[in-house]
Amino acid sequence: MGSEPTASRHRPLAPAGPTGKKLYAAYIAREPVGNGWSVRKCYVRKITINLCAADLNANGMAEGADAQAFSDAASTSSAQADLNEDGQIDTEDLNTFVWSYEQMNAE
Ligand SMILES: [Ca+2]
Ligand SMILES: [Ca+2]
Repeated sequence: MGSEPTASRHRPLAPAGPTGKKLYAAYIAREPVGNGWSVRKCYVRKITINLCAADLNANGMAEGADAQAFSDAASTSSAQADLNEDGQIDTEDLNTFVWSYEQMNAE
């Protein structure tokens, strides 16, 4: 039986930086007005995501502080160390961290 994902599994949005990418989500929705609904309106929201798994502190760089954060998270079984988001913290997450770290620091 699977378990429901918890809010702690969700990472905070990263600030814009070298690894940050901005997405613009557009959607059409109505607003409640009195006893009815408004006309349809188009909304656009800017979403910034962090594409570097090794940048745990979301500062745009993969560095020693991230390695320490990953180590700390893994040793306490924190969901922050579950980089592949499969619900387990194992060598796959370590491999993901190392690969991402190397990619971020490759010249
Ligand atoms: Ca970092
Ligand atoms: Ca995992």
